Amino acid sequence: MSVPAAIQERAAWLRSEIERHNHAYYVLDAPTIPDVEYDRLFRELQALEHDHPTLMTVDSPTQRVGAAPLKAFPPLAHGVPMLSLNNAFEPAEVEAFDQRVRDALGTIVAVDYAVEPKFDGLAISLTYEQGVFVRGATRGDGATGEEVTPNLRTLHDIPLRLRGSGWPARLEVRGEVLMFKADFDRLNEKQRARGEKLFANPRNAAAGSLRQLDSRITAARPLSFFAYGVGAGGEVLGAATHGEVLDRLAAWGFPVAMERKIVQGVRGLLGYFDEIGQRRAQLPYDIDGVVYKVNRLDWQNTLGFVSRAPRFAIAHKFPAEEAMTTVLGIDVQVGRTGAITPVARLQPVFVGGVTVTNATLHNEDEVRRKDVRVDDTVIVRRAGDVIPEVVSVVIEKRPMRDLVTPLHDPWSLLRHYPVCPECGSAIVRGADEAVARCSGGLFCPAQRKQALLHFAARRAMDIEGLGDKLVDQLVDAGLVHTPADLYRLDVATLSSLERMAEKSANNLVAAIDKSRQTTLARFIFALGIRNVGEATARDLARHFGDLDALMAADSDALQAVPDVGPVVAASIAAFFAEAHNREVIRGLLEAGISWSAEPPANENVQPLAGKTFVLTGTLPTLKRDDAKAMIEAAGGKVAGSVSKKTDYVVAGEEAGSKLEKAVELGVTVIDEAALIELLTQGVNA
Ligand code: 9MJ
Repeated sequence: MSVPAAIQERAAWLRSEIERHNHAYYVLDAPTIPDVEYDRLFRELQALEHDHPTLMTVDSPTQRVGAAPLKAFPPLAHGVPMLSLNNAFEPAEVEAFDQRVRDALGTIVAVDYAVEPKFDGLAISLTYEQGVFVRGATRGDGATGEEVTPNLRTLHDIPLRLRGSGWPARLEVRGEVLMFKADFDRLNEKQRARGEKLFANPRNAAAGSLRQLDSRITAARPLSFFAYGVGAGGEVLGAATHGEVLDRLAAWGFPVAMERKIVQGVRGLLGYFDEIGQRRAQLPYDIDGVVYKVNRLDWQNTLGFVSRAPRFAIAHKFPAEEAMTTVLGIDVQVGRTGAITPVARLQPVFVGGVTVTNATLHNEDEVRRKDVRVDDTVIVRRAGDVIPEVVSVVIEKRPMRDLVTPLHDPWSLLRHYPVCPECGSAIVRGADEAVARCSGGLFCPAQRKQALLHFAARRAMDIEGLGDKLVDQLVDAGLVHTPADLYRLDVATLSSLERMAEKSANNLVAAIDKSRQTTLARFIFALGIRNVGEATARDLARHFGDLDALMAADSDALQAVPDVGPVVAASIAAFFAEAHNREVIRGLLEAGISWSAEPPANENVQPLAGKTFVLTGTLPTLKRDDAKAMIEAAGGKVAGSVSKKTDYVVAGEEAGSKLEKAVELGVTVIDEAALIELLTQGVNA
């Protein structure tokens, strides 16, 4: 049954009217109509959509109220990876950043920088197709995030349809979801009145509100959004500067920081830092520093990336917050790899928005250098979501008795902990290592517990419900020695544990079972190989394609993987050389863990992921910058010189020494047509 044209037109008009008022109210902070009038329009649209369900569209403002709960957040691959920023804390680090930028650009004059506040929220990517918001995700590991589209749709700051024109067919908008300080206070007030959990700070409240499976809860939480960049689609905007990109985002309906500006050189950067530092308390939202970005986009391209952070940008962080408290005791923690970390147990103290009861002392030398002793008064520091640390002892406050006849001698690891407190194995410290380690390996229950928690973590095998209390119980009861043992647990055994109801036991067995189907990258990460984080695990999975090839690889073969150097290669080789580890892997595979041979989802979207290209000579139709942008948008890297790590050299007219080098090293040489084929078909086609 088709809807009469007049009604279709009325619905379309209502939608655009309502979104226009939304933008004025939420983004511009300048309401255009009284609330009652807005409500009237909104209800009329709701009624029309109710009477004519085919009228409903994904960009209808009525969709901002939330939808039925999801079971889980699906993974979503970003079209262009979401970067992280390197940090600077001191002016000297900012000067060094500016110097590196000028050296790389070969300029001695002051560089123009786009500067902006650094929002303390959650990084988000929003995808628009033909100007309509179609999906959005958290940053995740930078390559793949969690899709939280229904939740993002409830944010009034996020346009469901872009305003104006000139946007690319597919556009990724990058920005931060956060909660304004006043909204946070009101929310906590409400939570308190209802006897519900209070949030520690606006950042936690924003994260907790966005990661709700029931988007109706998100809709009831006062979340805001600021845009600060673009991902996919950025290459076809035709903007010359970052400042222009931000202006366009504002024109398309996104909130963009009012405090943004363009400054010149390092003096401009430090001046901006001071200016925002002074205004920080008056800003309506929390920031943890400012961000500096080279303004010219062609220069950004020239500067490129180191590892996973751009060379053209840096975050200049405000000093962390500090507080004073007393040390109740000094314990040690045994980490996943046996690392022994001294930890100060503290008189609880409120710092940086949370109550801190433990602070890391890093390692034995640090404890001695700072000379931290039990009963001392200390300064504790907490920066953002970093682990709190003991900065220094307030020596004037050391108890008099300790000054006269030291009751508590300087702390010594060996004296307090002659052996591992968890397993009694020897503690060893390599000649030039700062870190002491328990030599017990997986014999040590503490290491075993940490290894199991790591294995089960969300970004590893993602076994929901397997938390630290349960792991303690399982290991202490002798039920689980290695991750492979998890797959032998049954409901009857689990139900026999204290505080484990049959329903929870069922849920856990189901979660363990579900984890059998995974990806090679997750599996490699889950193994907990030293120095192999998520990104390296992904690179290894891509490069080797299957586990046997990885296990058989020697140091040279491992170093052929991008970003794998001798240290990481040695860790990997040592891990697989260990019979015990091979045994655990065999047990896991026997337990039915498997992954499909399909490339992971983001390789479908990113046909050139993990491949390195070098461009040389003049291509027949593509400009060098365009070719570079296209390769990068497809997940590839463009390097400046040819090495044995280069996968393809794209050669055009008058190609010179790079082509010779490619031939010498046996690197594949292709022309522009073959590049375009790769871009559309991928490297496996
Ligand atoms: C924040 N958090 O406000 C970036 N950010 O740019 C701003 N973060 C960023 N920019 C590239 N303003 C990666 C992250």
